[in-house]
Amino acid sequence: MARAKDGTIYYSGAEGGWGSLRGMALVAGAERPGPDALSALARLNKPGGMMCTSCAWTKPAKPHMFEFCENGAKATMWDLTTRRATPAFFAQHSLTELRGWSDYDLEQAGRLTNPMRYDRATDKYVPCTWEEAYRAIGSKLRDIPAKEAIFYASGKASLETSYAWALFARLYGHNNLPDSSNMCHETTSVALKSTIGAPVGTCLLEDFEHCDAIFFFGQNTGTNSPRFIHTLAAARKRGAKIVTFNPIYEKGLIEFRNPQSAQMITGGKTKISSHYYQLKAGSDIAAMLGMAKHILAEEDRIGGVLDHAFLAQHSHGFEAYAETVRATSWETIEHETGLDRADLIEAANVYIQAERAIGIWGMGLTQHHGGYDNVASVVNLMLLRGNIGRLGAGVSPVRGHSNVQGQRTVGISEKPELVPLDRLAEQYGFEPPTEEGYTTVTGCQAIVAGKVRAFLGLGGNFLRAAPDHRVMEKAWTGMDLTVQIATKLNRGQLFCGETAYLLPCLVRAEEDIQNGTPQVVTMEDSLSCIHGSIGKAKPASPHLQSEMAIVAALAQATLEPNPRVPWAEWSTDYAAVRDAIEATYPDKFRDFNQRLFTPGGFFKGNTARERDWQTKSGKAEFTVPGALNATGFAAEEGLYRLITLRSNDQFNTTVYGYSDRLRGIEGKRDVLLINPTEMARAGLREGQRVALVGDASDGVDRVVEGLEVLPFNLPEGCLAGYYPELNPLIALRHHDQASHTPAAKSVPVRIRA
Ligand SMILES: Nc1nc2c(c(=O)[nH]1)N[C@H]1C(S)=C(S)[C@@H](COP(=O)(O)OP(=O)(O)OC[C@H]3O[C@@H](n4cnc5c(=O)[nH]c(N)nc54)[C@H](O)[C@@H]3O)O[C@H]1N2
Ligand SMILES: Nc1nc2c(c(=O)[nH]1)N[C@H]1C(S)=C(S)[C@@H](COP(=O)(O)OP(=O)(O)OC[C@H]3O[C@@H](n4cnc5c(=O)[nH]c(N)nc54)[C@H](O)[C@@H]3O)O[C@H]1N2
Ligand SMILES: [Mo]
Repeated sequence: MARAKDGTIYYSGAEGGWGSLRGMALVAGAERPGPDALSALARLNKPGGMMCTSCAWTKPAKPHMFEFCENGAKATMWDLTTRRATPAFFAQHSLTELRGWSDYDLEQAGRLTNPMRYDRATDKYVPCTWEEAYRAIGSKLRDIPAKEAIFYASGKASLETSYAWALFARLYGHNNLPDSSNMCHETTSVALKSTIGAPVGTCLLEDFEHCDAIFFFGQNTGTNSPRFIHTLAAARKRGAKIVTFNPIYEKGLIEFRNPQSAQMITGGKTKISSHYYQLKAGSDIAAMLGMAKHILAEEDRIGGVLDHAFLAQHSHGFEAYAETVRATSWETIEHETGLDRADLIEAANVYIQAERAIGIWGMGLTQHHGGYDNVASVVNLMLLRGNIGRLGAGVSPVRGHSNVQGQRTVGISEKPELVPLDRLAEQYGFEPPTEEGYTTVTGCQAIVAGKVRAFLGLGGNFLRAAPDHRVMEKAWTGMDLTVQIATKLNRGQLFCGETAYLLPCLVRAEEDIQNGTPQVVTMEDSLSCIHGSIGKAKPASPHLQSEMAIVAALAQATLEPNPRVPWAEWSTDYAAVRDAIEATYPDKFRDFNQRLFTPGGFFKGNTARERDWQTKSGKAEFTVPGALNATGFAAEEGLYRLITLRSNDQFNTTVYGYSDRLRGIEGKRDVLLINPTEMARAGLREGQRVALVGDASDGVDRVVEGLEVLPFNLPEGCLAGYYPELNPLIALRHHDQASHTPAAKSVPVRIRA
């Protein structure tokens, strides 16, 4: 860590080279971190320290001296800002006025300091006491049928709070527990559950130390999980190949400078991807079919390419799959992907030559109409050579929010069959609801249809992150009750039900002392390892409560007392919640309280990793894709596939700034990226302002105006721009067919000059 002449601090061990050092110094200057920010950074992702709130990438047993990245540091400093959104701030600004502010300006107001109630007469949030808020919310909830309430969770809250949140919902009487995962990796959870019987990735860090090849689909590591780059760079150094499929030439996946080595002085770079294929958005299914076509052809020609023993003993459905592969022509595959047959043969040869291979993906696969088939295609590919359930091999989706995977593990799920309801029934002496709850999409549809009367959000910015903003914002105010448990002001909080509360909570970096004892919270990372985390920073305001305390108080205010659910004890002793989690999930959380600070976390286990396939057939399932492309719409003149992107300077709907450094886009977010050929074909010029118009076959007007045309290296027929600004263009019904994950990576749009 260092301090520049102007007083801004910067991190001198950042990954990604000098560019990110500058980014760090800038954010430190711009965001005015409090005095505890530096020590919080030094404790990040270390056993006994604080687990970063940015991404879900795993925390190694032997951390670097600075085990964090530029974006993790930004997230921490953003949380520990000295700016405050106090009652005085809210007295100055009506919600109508604030709705005219940008996402950036709203969050710049700083940390929320007091519980606030919406006052309709003045159109302002006014301060209230915690007691008043709890009493009012509890009484409203008791007045409505439980099934007309939604309890949303963004993926940050700890395992303890998440367990309590889900239990609160079920004791109250519903499974309406959509999670940010419903907009994210739900596709993965559904597809992996039905193909390999476990809803999460099968790899551990040791697999990355032994693999020969990594196949990388639609995950932007350099920006979204930068610490993972170290793992990839180490694999490359060992000689492993990294084969990337992405419509965008993402710099972070191409090369990497390690500032902690001589590279920083010599200007050297490590190559990350050994092969990079710029395919059309939504064409991964076809690309993987192409690879499989060559693999089967090689099997026919020389033999010994497929793992026959594995296929016979462990897989189901190979013949039907192989038939489809053989029946699909190279012409079709080339047309769909925009790649040459030679490229796919090259990629397939890397796969064939690899003794051990890993498949990786992110939102580039999950956020499509055919997302399920995308993910199942990676599984198909891995099964061909027995690449699941042995050292150095496996499937490894990269999760988003820091505890999003863990929230599902401890019961936040709209699908009752994924939750041990019988055990909950026994443990707490009640009859849990069995009716399937709302996902993000079905929840939004129910809100639009006027069937939802209360929405409680445990973190996040649901209304801004979800599709079809304009439709949703209009419907939102029709609810009786809206409650947001949050750290910062965001646009979602500016739309209020009849009764509305804003409840400010501690961030993970802050100390959480209950009855004089500092509390530990836990999370599960992308590789299913569980870590304890302790905050040490001074809370942003004396009026904040912890998420756990808030959830316990809401439950107490709403539910009939139940002596078996000790809410009061739980809100002051999180170890007692962990004991309860262990009682519900004895296999995954054995000796939970004793293993909190295991270096590298403790692994909750994965059946598919053991080749115990908990699927319908009892074996790993091959899937015949339903369509060759995942877009869900036919190609048509003037109809484009819009990819909605994260910049390097945002965390989901939180916009840190206007620099997308790794893509070379600076100072703006209202852009439409288009390739120069398409630009000419559409008669557009650089810098021109245009509108994008969404698919309107349902009669809803979906338009975003004022986008600046920017030539960019993209495949034919594809456009790109930033999320969440472009979310008004996504129809609610445009989602993955199996999981309902909104299809944000190929949105059908037209350009209006
Ligand atoms: N700094 C930072 N870190 C984050 C986040 C953040 O916003 N900022 N968000 C967190 C969250 S919640 C999540 S889910 C993750 C998201 O991390 P990612 O999974 O990386 O998600 P995206 O940035 O949306 O983009 C994914 C990539 O998919 C590519 N892509 C788009 N369409 C296709 C396609 O059809 N095929 C293929 N092969 N590729 C495609 C895009 O070009 C892009 O490179 O990151 C987490 N970490
Ligand atoms: N078009 C398009 N839409 C997308 C995506 C996309 O790629 N394209 N990505 C989707 C994905 S992957 C996701 S995960 C969702 C994200 O959806 P969400 O998780 O709902 O959104 P975030 O932007 O992460 O939420 C930010 C807010 O959370 C609150 N917050 C931050 N930290 C804490 C905390 O510690 N506790 C509490 N209680 N509150 C906190 C702050 O008030 C902040 O304003 O968006 C989805 N939407
Ligand atoms: Mo996500």
